[in-house]
Amino acid sequence: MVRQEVDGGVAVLTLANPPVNALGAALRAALDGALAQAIADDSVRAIVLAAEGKVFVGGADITEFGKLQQPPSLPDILDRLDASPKPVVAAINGVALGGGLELAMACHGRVSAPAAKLGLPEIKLGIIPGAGGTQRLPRLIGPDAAFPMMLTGEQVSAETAAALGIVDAVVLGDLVAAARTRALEIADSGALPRVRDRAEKLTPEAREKFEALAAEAVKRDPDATNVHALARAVRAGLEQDFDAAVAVERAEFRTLVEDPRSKALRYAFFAEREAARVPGLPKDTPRRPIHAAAVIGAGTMGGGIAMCFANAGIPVMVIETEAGALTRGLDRVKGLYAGSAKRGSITEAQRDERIGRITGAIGLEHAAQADIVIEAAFEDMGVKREIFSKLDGIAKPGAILASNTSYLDVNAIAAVTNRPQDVLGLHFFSPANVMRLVEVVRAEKTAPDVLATALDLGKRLNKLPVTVGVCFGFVGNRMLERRSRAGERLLLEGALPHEVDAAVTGFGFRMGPFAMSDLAGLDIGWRSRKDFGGRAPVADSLAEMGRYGQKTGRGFYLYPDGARTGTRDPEVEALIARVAAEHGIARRSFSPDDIVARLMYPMVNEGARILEEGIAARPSDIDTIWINGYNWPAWRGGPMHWADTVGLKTVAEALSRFAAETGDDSQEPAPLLKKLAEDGGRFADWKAA
Ligand code: 3H9
Repeated sequence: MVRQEVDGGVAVLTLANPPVNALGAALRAALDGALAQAIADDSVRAIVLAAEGKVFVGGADITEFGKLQQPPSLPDILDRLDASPKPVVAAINGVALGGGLELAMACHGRVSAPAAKLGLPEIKLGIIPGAGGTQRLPRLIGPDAAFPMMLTGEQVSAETAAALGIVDAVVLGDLVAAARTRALEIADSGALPRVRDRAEKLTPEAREKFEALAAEAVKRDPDATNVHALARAVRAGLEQDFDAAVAVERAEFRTLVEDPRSKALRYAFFAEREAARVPGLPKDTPRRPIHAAAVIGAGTMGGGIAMCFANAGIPVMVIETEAGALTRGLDRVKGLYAGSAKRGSITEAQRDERIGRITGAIGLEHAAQADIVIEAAFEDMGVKREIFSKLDGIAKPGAILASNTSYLDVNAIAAVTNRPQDVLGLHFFSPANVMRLVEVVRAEKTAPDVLATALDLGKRLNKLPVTVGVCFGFVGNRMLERRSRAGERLLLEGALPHEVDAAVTGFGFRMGPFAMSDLAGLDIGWRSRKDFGGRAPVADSLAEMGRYGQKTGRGFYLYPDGARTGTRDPEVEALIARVAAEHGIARRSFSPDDIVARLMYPMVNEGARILEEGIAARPSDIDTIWINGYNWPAWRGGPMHWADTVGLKTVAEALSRFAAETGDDSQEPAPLLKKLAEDGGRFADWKAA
C-alpha cells in the first residue's frame, strides 16, 4: 500500500490505495511503518510523501467512522511527523481532502501539481476536521481565511492554495523531483519548519475577523452542531497552546461522529455513489459514442439542458418550430451565460466558447446528425408522440431518443417509434443547468447500452443520474403529489398556509409547500390537475380567482409591490374555512410535528410502494432523488432514511390513523411498510427480491 524507494538520500513513500487513497486502517499502518523505517534509516536525509493515481488522499476512510478505530490513528501518524528529525515534503498530485490535507499540512513542506485541489470538506459530512486541520490551517493562512474555507468545505485550486500559503509551490513538471529538491533544501537548512510552531498569522485583527464570521455562521444555522464546534475548535487554537487546542478539536470531532446529522450526511454520501450501480446492468456494458446532441424545444427546460451539454464541451443544436421562440430561447441562454461571466463564475472566454457550442435550427429534420436527441417540448402526450414518431424517421440509426417528461408514460412514447430500445426518459430538474439530479427513466424496452450511455452522459454533464422505472411522475413527482395532497387536506382540517410552511422550513426545507406553489405558479398545478385528473379545492379556487402566486402578486400569500416573501391574506384564510365547511370538515389546530407527520409519512408510504413495484432499485435511490431534486435536508438523510430514524412502527401506525380519520384508504400503510413495521425492520436493510 505504500511503496518505498530510497535514492540520493531521499526516501520517496508512495501511497497506493485505490480508488482515492482513503486513510483506512491498512494504509495508516503501512504509512506509519514506512515513516518509522525512513526516519530510522541512516542513509535517508529527507522524505517525500507522494501518491499514486489521480487523487493524493481523499481523506479519512469514512466507512470506518462510528466503528472501533484500529491503531495507528491519523493523529498518531501526524504526531510521528511532528517528532520527525528529518523533513517530510508532500507531493500533492491530485485532490487532497480532509485527512489528506491534514496529512500534508503536518509535513514540513508541500508542493502541488497544477491540477490539484485542496480542501477540508468535513463540514459536509456533519463533522469538523479531526486530525489537526482546525489548528494547522489557521496557522498557515490565518483564522479569518481558514474558518470560511472549513465552514463551506469548498476546495481551492493549487494556484489559490499557493497564493494563500497552503502550499509552498505549484510545480509544472516532475512533481516528485521538485518535492525531493525541496526536502533536501530543508534538510540542508538545518531547521525544520513545522506548521504547529507558526503563529505569525494568528493576529488580533485576524481573530477579530474570524469572530465576526463565526458569529454570523452560528446565527445563520443555529442548529448546526458542527458549525458551533468548528468555531470552538478554531477559537481554542487562538487561546490555548497547540496540543491543548488539538485535544479540543479531537473531542468535538468524536462527539460529532456520533451525531445523527453526521450519520445521515455520511449515509447520503454513499447513497449518491450507490445510485451509480444499477442492478442487472453490468459495468462492462458497451456504450454508444456521444459527440453531438440535439434538444427539441427552446423553453426554459430546453435551454437549460442545452447549457449542460455546452458546459461539458458537447456541441448541441436547439430545435424549435418557429423563429421567434428559438430566438427568445437562445437569447435567454446567452443572458444566463453573460450573467455568469459578469459574476465571475466563468471567464469571458468560457462564456463565448459555451455559447459557440449551442446552435439553433427550425424543424425536426435538423436532429438527423445528433447522437442523442432530448425532447423538452410541451408536457402533453399527443405532442410528444408526434415528435417521437417524426424523430423515428429522422434520427440516425443508433441515436438515443430521450424525453424530458416529468410525468408521462415513456413506454407509450417509445411505442410510436420502430426503435423502442433506443428510447428512455431523462427527467432534468429546473433550472436544468443548475440542479444536479436527473431521473433516468428506464422504459420496458430500453436497451442496456442505451441506459449505460445515458448514465455515463449524466456524469459527463456533471449531473447525478438516478435510474427509475416508468410510472406516473416517476419517483420524485409521484411522492411530491402525495405531499401536495396531504397539504391541501391539512388546510381543510385546520392548519393555515403559514403554519404548514413554517413546520416544513422548521423541518429543514428551504421553502414550505405553499410558498413554493406561489413561486412556481398555481396555474401549473391547476392545469396539470385538469389534464391528469385530481382536485385540490383550495389551490384550484385560488387559481380560478386568477391568484397564480408571486407573478400575479397574490396566491396563498400576498406579495405587495413585487415582494419576494409573502404575507398572510385574511381572504385566503376565509376561503379555506369556507371550503372546509362545504366539505363538512371540522377544523382544529395542528402542532408543527403533527404537520410534518401528515405531510411526510404519506410520502414515505408512496416510497414503499415505489420499492414494491421496482420503480426504484433501493431506498437510498429515493433518498438521493429527494435530497438532490427537492431540497430535502441532507442532514435528515432523505425520506426513507428519516422514516427509519422515526421508527417504521410509528410511521405505519400514524398512517393507519390518518386513513381512519380522513376516510382516505390510500393513506393505509403499503404492504412493504406494514411488514417492515411488524418485523421491527428498517428500509436500510431492505433488498429487492
Ligand atoms: C476526514 O477526512 C476526517 C478527518 O478530518 C479526521 C480523521 C481523524 N472514505 O466520489 P467517487 C469511495 S472525513 C471512504 O465516486 P471521484 C467512494 O465511496 C473525509 N471511501 O470518486 C467510491 O466508492 P465506490 C473527508 C471513499 O473521483 C470511490 O471511493 N473527505 C472516500 O468522483 C470513488 O469515489 C471527503 O469528504 C472516503 N473518504 O471523487 C472527501 N472517498 O466506487 C470524500 C471516496 O465503491 N470524497 N470514497 O462507490 C470525495 O469527495 C470524492 O470521492 C473524491 C473523488 C473527490 C475524493
